[in-house]
Amino acid sequence: MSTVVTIGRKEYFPGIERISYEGPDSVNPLAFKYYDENRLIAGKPMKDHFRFAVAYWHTFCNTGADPFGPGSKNFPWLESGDPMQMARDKLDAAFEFITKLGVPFYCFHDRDLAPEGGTAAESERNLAEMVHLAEKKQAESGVKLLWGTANLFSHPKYMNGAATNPDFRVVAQAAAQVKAALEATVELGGENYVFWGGREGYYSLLNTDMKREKAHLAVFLLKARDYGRKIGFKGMFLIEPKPMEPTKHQYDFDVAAVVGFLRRHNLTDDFKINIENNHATLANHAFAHEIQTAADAGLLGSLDVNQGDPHTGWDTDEFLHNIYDAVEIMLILLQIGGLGKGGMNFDAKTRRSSTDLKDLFIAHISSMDTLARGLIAANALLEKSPYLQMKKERYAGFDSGAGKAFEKGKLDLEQLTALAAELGEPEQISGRQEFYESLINQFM
Ligand code: XUL
Ligand code: CO
Repeated sequence: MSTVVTIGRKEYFPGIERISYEGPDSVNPLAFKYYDENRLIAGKPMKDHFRFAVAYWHTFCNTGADPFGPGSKNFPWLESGDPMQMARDKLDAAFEFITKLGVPFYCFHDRDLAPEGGTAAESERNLAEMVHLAEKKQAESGVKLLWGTANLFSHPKYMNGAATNPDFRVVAQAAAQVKAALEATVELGGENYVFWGGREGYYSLLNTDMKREKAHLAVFLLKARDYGRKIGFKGMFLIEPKPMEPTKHQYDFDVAAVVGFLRRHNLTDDFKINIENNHATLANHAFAHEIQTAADAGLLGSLDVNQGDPHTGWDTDEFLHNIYDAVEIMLILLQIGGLGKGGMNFDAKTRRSSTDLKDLFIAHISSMDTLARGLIAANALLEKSPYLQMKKERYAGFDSGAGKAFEKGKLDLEQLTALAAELGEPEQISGRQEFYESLINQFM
């Protein structure tokens, strides 16, 4: 358990103590109803099933600006107006928040932690100073870094992409920024390093050499991998797919596209995939579909947990509160043995109109409870219901005899034709989808 860190500084969340577990009957909005960090589920403490991380950018930097208006939230850690002082105050607020919430990890972009300077060298100096302070915070609190990343999409120089920019000078700038972000991640003991290709894609194919840009992306990732290993980074590199937004077409479209890309470029020993629910939605997939696809390829790395709005076509990054999603994803994670060195990063923001500081706590608590309920229900479903047995029996025809021989590739079309005649017309076997769905409801 982490230590609450507020001592000797301004307290940014007065009146809020370490959030504790009070059980399902509690009416306290600042308490966990289901997330009981040390409760054993399937032989493992709850906290190890999730490895929750707070996303620095949404929770401490995002004041709610949108294309129609400025930020609506008055974060006291952003009051000084001096960029480096704001960064220091933000760090204090962040560690107070994370330790009061009792979450073991956090994640950041370089530019969340330290402000962009007037030059690349000044930005690097800012980052180095903040990394030094973050290192102390981590040591005194016990909070760890799940992953670091470079923001290669906000600065106008990246308007045509970073690694895939048609201007080589921009590609070199992006490489320098990734080098510094990798160094920061290593210094802070980051367990993973993420690449989200925000502008690695195109707005118009008319001005884009897609083949060449994708080849540049592969070289860039390879060189980042080499440098990371050279400076002692032992964790996984993670690619985070998203089909669009901000570009019209993003190269890391979905898990299937990234699996193909990593295999084609022999990157599967060092790279895995960080999957985000709202990105899956934009690609017309379910979160569970993306997670299962990555797991089947042996490339599931980590998760950005959030959810979209079913009636909105963009990335709304809401806190995950849909229990069905939670049950379905925990069902997969329990069956594959968990997230390993990955975790669940809350890549989610409170709504622009949720302006109380305590809303930040309530949002995280709600999501943690949702996932805890998902875990409890999924585990009961696996242990007490006929779910696994039913699924296994569906494929029983391939467990022995001719079915097994087919699965092993030992029967050709002529042999299969002979077998078709010998076995005769198959009887109808129900897929029983509604029964599977009813089981989920029964155990929820
Ligand atoms: C954007 C997104 C990013 C990545 C990290 O949609 O998800 O915040 O998670 O760059
Ligand atoms: Co994300």
